[in-house]
Amino acid sequence: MLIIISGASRGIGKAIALRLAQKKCKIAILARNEEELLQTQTEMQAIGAEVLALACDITQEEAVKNAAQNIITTFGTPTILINNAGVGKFRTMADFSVEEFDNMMNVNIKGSFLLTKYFLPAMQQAQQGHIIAIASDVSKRTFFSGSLYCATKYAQDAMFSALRKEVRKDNIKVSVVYPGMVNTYFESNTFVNRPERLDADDIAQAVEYIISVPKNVVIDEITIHPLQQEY
Ligand code: NJP
Repeated sequence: MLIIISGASRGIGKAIALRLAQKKCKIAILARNEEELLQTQTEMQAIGAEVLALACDITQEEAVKNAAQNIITTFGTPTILINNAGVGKFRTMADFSVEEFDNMMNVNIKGSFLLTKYFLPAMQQAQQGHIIAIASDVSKRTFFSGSLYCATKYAQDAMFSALRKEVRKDNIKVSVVYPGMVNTYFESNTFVNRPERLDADDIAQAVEYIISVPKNVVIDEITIHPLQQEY
């Protein structure tokens, strides 16, 4: 089994990486911050996983293409791709800069498109695979100051829901996870260490469940909220 996880340098991606490392399989992890990524790699190796850590900006096509080639050459056919990397900025519309718009669109939509584009052909050739997107509960609702973030997460949800229909014939599963509020470094620490929020490992547990079901079963969607979150 070969698992690829984007955004594994911290937060939800790192929690998924550490939980799936317990399967002692091959895992490739991607993010831009090399130091944090190598720290994740060290922790995963201590658990027993075989890990390839690649610094990669998923908004850059050449970087993603090279990373995919490198991972497939090193580890073989990809089994599971987890599109987790994402950014969120929360402001009223007129206060957003164009750079913030571009960055959110590029990471949340283009980045998960590029990773999927470059891993999908190998999965199709093998006639097996599983693509998972960490979207958001705001893929299905909106909130004050969330106009652009919600737009990216609605789009990500639509992209992967449509993909599910395309790749079913190739025995490839597509699952979308919709987390509520999670204690991570998302939006510069705003959310960290708030007891009413989910732990990143709560999302990792859901991913572990999604990949554990029998071959003929697909979990299309899973929504997870902290009990006390109002939405
Ligand atoms: O965020 P954070 P989360 N190229 O900031 C990476 C969704 N979500 O774990 O590049 C490659 O701790 C970044 O690495 P680095 C959310 O939308 C969250 O909370 O080194 N990687 C880091 O590893 C997102 O899709 C909440 O900076 C890039 C990771 O992404 C996912 O959960 C609620 C990158 C972000 O880690 C993980 O977010 C919800 C790039 N260009 C959905 N840019 C929540 N936290 O409450 C960033 O509904 N990364």
